[in-house]
Amino acid sequence: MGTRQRVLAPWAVLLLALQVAGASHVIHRSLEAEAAPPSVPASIVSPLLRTGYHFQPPMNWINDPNAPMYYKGWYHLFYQYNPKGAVWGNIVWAHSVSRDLINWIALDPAIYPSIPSDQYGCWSGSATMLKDGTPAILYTGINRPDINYQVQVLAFPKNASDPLLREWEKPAAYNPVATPVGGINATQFRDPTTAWYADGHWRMLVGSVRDTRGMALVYRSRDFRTWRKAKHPLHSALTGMWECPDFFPVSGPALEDGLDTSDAGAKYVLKSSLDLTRYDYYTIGSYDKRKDRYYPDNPNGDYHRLRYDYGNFYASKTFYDPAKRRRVLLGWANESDSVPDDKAKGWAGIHAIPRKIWLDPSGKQLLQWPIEEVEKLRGKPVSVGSKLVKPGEHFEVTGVATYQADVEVTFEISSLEKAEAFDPAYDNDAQKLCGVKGADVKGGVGPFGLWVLASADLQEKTAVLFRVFKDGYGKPKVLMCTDPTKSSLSPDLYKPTFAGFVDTDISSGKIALRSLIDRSVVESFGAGGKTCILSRVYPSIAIGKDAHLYVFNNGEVDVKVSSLTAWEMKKPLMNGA
Ligand code: DQQ
Repeated sequence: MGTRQRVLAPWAVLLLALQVAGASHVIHRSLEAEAAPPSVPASIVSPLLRTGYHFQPPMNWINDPNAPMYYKGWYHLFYQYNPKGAVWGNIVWAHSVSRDLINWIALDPAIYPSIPSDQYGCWSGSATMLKDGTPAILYTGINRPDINYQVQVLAFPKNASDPLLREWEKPAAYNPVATPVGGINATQFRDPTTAWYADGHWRMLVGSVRDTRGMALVYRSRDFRTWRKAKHPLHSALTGMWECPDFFPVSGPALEDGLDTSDAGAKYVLKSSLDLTRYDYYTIGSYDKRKDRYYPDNPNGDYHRLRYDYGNFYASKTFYDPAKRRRVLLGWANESDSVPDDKAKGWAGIHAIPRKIWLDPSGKQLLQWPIEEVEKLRGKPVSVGSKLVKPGEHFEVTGVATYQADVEVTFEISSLEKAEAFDPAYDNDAQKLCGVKGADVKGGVGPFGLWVLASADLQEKTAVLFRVFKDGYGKPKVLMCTDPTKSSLSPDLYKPTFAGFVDTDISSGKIALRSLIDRSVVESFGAGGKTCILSRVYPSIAIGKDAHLYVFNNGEVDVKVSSLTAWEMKKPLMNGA
């Protein structure tokens, strides 16, 4: 839910669990005129820290992406938005349109409280293209003022010939289309998916929980108007509440073409956003359409080890883009400063750069890559040829401004012999491992990588790094990590290290990294998109032209940069801001 502004440290999870029992959204009803508290250091609210090419509206709070779709030549993105302030509350669906998913034009909010079923809030939902080419939107309405009582609402365009889909209606004849009857917890029943069609029925999922078992409830319909709950959920696991479920087919290992949600897939992906940890987890598996059941391939899959992003990335949603025959992933990244900072800035929340996603050749995970359109923003480049970085050394990449940049680099390790022994206690906890062995802790093979948004004196720097270990069988184990512990001199900022393991064959010694740097966000893709980490940082010196980029090696073996290119990134049209 949108009230929590930080990606939580494990210590906070317990506290959160207690809050979740009450499932409360704090509603801030009138925030229009809140002034910056005098204690906020000027740098945190610096307009130079506002992102340049990541999606955001000119002001106020945003969270989940909703109902992304392609319609009559336009991409549509709706999102959870507070028109009255920079904290969660008063939620409506703001609406932007784009020709390329990078340049955005803001329209008026498309869905806002207007019927009894949604008079206290219009929460997350999804779009489905019906057989006649008309889009339909299913979303969660809040229909009571005292508790967040949740029902599912169906909306259609008022005028389907308008390519901008500016107005939506919610026919009284069949709304709400689903209510929390039959033992469903009314405050934990939300976020309908894109529906898919099979054997004469549409199906959609709604996220829920029973005791501590998170689940994706299945609803079926013949006409898209009357929906009936199936007896069994599509899938469930002992994880707590599933927010924003997403379920879609993929073509098969290494096949980059996406599939429409109703197409038969070689494999299926089920994602849930876990309210308890505030991270997005997915499994890959098979779907039995007769029983409407999903089975993850990996029997341990339900322990949810795979994440789209090992950083600050939540409540994501995919859609099939028929114009480029790809599946695109959109996700929300909240701030990691404080609520007073956000009020002072007047804005909070961004979306990650849209990512194309497809199945890895191993079939065991997805690959993600920034959509190709983002490359249109690339401006002045600088390249570094083959360059050796000896243990303890670093060098600066000069010649371009790097506070808003796209950096692609390939590292080559001279030998894996000195790789540190991997402690199996960290097998499922890359983040903890990185917390213990961050950028400044000398290693064997690594840590090596980039220092981004770094000050000239290196007092401030965010490290994006790799570190290679050897497991009990002598097999390399690669850790990718974003270490923001030195990212800012500002006190009281939340600076969590984020990390994931990278399932890559490093026997050639090579590993690639791409980082999209955008003033207060660092979004990184390791090994061609096997492991991704988005992190929010708020430098106090390394701002604008005072931000530098370095390559560093803090290990015991040489690391060669075989190629590196950094591009300055231009600012796209961003909702008129
Ligand atoms: N955000 C929405 C909910 C969803 C949550 C409310 C996830 O529908 O479960 O703003 O961030």
